[in-house]
Amino acid sequence: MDSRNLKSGKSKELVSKLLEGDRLAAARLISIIEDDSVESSDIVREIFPHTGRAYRIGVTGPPGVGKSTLVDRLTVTLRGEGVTVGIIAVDPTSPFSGGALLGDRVRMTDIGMDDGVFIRSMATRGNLGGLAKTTSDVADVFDAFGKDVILFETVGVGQSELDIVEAADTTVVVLVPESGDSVQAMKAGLMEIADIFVVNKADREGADNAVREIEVILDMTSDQEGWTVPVLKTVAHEGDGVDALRRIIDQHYRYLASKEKLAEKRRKRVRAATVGIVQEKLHSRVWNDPRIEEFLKKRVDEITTGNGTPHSAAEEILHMVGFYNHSECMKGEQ
Ligand SMILES: Nc1nc2c(ncn2[C@@H]2O[C@H](COP(=O)(O)OP(=O)(O)O)[C@@H](O)[C@H]2O)c(=O)[nH]1
Ligand SMILES: [Mg+2]
Repeated sequence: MDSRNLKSGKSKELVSKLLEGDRLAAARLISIIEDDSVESSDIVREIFPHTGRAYRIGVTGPPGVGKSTLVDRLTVTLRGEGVTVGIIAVDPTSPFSGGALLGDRVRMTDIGMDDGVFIRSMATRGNLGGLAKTTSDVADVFDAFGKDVILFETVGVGQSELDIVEAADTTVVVLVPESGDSVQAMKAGLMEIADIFVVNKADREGADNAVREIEVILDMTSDQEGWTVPVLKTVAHEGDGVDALRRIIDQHYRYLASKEKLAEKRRKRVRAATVGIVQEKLHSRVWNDPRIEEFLKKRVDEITTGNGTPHSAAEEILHMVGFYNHSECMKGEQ
């Protein structure tokens, strides 16, 4: 109990330092959140009242299309306007890429040296559901820290990666001119989530064809009321088209704001966070109880030899962890 209080005091102290703009406190808080310790829910609770100001932009697409390069250039553009930026790079497909990604980015421009930029490559421990939550918690740290814009870079190869993008206000999907890419993107569900499309590596052959292909597919699949998903060409490593992308992102922001859609997105995020916390608490209440594993082992044997059903065993487990206590109380009162 004492050590718990000590820890919670420490989190409070770190959070107040964060709010004063202390970079080390920000880094420390993010590490605690990534470690998924008990402290992390204290931190997120403390931070929440100071969030809701940052604009969140997701950049997603297959590996190698130039997402990091684009994020880098976009950051340079934003910094030129005096906008501060937090970058969260997530690559669930490759457990080894985190450090390398960060290295590449810092080598290319010097945004890594800029006080107005905070970059974090996310470790890929745990499942993707957990990663989505951690990503959004880290974004909250950046938000409370005062970053104006948060850029998420994620590899969009499957449905679970797309959950990470749900944390964004504007989602940019990046593809390259290679034929077949747009069909793959459609299969991966990227068409539905894109607010803006970018065909990067437009210095390669086939960029105009790729743009047309994407526009045709978008005509069939996209149904965002009042917003026609634009398809831009960029050459990210040269910085070509990045200013145009910046302007389109701003247009999308104004579109969202004028249609009350920004508030709707925030409501969705708050709802998802609440549901997530309930699920997490229920889950840990059951599976952190040492009696359950033992009970389960015994019951599984019994059920497979014809005694009982998974349903009855599940009911027993819920009884054991007190899931029905409250309703039994109510019954007793009647
Ligand atoms: N030819 C060409 N290469 C690019 C362009 N943008 C990025 N690259 C290169 O493509 C490679 C992968 O880029 P990266 O940003 O790491 O891709 P990510 O995996 O999507 O983050 C790097 O070698 C970049 O220098 C572009 O517009 N044209
Ligand atoms: Mg990358």
